[in-house]
Amino acid sequence: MSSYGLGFALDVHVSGNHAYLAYGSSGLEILNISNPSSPFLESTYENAYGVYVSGNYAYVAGSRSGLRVINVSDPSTPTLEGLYDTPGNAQDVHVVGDYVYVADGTTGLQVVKKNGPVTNVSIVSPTIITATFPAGLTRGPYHVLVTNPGGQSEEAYLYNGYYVQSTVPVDYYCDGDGDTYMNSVIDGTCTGLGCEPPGCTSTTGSDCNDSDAAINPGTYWYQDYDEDGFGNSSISQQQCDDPSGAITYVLDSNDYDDSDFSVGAPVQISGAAIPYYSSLQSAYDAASDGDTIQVIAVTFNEDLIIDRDISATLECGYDGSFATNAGITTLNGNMTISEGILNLENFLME
Ligand SMILES: [Ca+2]
Ligand SMILES: [Ca+2]
Ligand SMILES: [Ca+2]
Ligand SMILES: [Ca+2]
Repeated sequence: MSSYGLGFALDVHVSGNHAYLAYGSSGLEILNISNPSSPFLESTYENAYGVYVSGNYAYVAGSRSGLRVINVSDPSTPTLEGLYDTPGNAQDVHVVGDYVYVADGTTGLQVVKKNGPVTNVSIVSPTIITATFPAGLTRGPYHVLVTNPGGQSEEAYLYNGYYVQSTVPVDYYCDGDGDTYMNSVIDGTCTGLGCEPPGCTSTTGSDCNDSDAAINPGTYWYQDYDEDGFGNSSISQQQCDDPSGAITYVLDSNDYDDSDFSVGAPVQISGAAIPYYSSLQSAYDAASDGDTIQVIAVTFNEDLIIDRDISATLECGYDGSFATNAGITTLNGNMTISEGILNLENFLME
């Protein structure tokens, strides 16, 4: 029987010819016990409230300083090889396989995965370190051991807000046309944590045309069977890419007769041909005071409500290309006038 030490020992782990004792704020003591009747102190290290030794490493629960990984391949000169600052106060530690289990005070159990070393560490600015990550690690804030850079202590660097950035370039995708869909092709490439420009992401987008806000995966394309540039509102496909093949698709949906090339949209506001309208009501609702609404000589099956404080003109009877208006436009429905003025030309109600 023998004993050693006069402090307040909290934990112990024996590995080979050495006993590792955790003495709280007094630190870790590594005792040589090759002769158990006369152990002697071989080295010490900082804060240690719990300790577990696996292979060449002592895993030390350092209370507020978190989990430390100490290389003890030479027990006379333990060296810090890594640390993980747990959210609570690390009290004890146990290692199984690739996982380190930490009893972390008020935050309970913390499980930390062991990874390979971070290599090629390079300080590029007062707040940024670049490094090569071991396989399986993604970008993010990590604690990395920097061996005494600039003569300062390792801890000073580790706790001064350094972030580790992968040196692997990241492709990013932006929303160039403001339609809320990110570009489906790469906008640029950058390196580092959060290096993407504001509003861009590092994940592929779905906008097949990022310079036109009208085209995105929510776009409706309308069949234009007669290829007059006006689409059939009742035949559409919702997708980003133009579905035109043997049959043409367009963004317009105002063709009055999609089997007649000479007849396109039936209604337009003079001087503002785009957008076109497919009904008298939709054109009237969009008109301003004094506007002339031009209408081709077809029959509209709708009710028309005139209730705005404007004066407008329905200039009816146009041919399909709005060149001349010698025909008659027919309204097969009711018209109600409650406010404003509507002038009518070449107009018939049935
Ligand atoms: Ca876009
Ligand atoms: Ca777009
Ligand atoms: Ca058409
Ligand atoms: Ca047509």
